[in-house]
Amino acid sequence: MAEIKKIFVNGKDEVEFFKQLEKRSGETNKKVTAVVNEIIETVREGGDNAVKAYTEKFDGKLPEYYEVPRDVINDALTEADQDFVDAMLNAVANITDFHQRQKSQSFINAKDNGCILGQKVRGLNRVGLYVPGGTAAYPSSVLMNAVPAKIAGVKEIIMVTPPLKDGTPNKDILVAAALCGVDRVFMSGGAQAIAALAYGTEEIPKVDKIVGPGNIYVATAKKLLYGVVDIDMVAGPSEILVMADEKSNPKFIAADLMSQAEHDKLASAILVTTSESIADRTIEEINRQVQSLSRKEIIESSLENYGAILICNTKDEACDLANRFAPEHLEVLFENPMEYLGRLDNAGSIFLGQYASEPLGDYYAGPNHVLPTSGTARFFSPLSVNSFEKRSSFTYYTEDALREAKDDIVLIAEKEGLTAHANAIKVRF
Ligand code: HSO
Ligand code: ZN
Repeated sequence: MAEIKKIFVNGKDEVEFFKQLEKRSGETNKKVTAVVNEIIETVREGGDNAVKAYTEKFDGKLPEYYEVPRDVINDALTEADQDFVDAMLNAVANITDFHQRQKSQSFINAKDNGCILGQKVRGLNRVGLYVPGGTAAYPSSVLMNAVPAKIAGVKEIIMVTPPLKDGTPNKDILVAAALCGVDRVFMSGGAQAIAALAYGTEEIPKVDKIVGPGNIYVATAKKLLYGVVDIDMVAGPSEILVMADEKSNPKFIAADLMSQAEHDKLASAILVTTSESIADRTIEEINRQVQSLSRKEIIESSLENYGAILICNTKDEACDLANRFAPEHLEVLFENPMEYLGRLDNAGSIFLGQYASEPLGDYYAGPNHVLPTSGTARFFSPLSVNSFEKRSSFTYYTEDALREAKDDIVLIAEKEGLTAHANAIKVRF
């Protein structure tokens, strides 16, 4: 039985529940930070030898290759199940179509007085993509990271990923890498792989930005190295908040809540509904459907600890709750869902209507599935083409225009006590 709690929204009980949830975010701890700091320093000094030594220490043995040869990547694609490849290609097409629209434009403003001002946008030169090992090695995440990077114009994508238990690469990950133009793949995981990407080793090239999810060691390494390199975000456990009214289908609600709950015991799945009868029927559906799901144990645990059904009085109240929680995924299963879009300010990705089930977004529709978690959708945005772009501004001035601006600039510079600044303008006249 999945014990999911029912909470009647009253300004107190739901606040208590949200507080409880905050505790689950996988914050870094001192012990992990100390270990990761040492790994970073050792890799910085020892390069590939240090990376390999850590791999041996943590994984028990060295993988089949350090860098996966190009023909092994190509063979993974040619030998893959054609239906899987076709499905992935359809996903790539949708993701590409969506993300192409995000590309920023450079601009140039040539003014009447002869001055030229502008902003130039380019892709980052080289990006590192971390793909975790184990059951969280998702080919779909390779697409969600690599496709926008390519569209932004990133010149080189370096993937790092730990080997399978037998020391070989995960073939499905190689298929995804081949399909979206990942340039090189190294079989190395953990904090040591992050350090290698940040500083560069003899073999692993130094990158400008590291993206991709990982365990607490990987997340801590990314946090510690932020500044040496850019990072995407430090993702917490997954969340879904479903808003439903008396007309919504409890079968769909239950299925969608569990689709996120299965990710992780720390995942959080919440239903906010105006109908107590829908709440009760959803609980019945959860208990029926969970029996046949392979990750039953994870689902039951996350629903019990971090799941809830909140019963509120009005749809307006439901929208307020969603905005307060700022979920990673927000499903609006109300009748006429589009009417609520304008009301919803804080959510990573919003799914509208009975047929926009959350896994549609995880794999296929086009929007990115790398999303802000733990309430950070209040100020963070989904991974996008912009995440892989950088901007430079540029300024060209004429003598006449500078003469006209001269007194203002000198005045401000002198106010700041920066006479060399003022001088740089004055000497020109
Ligand atoms: N829902 C996850 C992404 C994912 N789901 C990958 C399945 N595969 C991100 O929140
Ligand atoms: Zn998912």
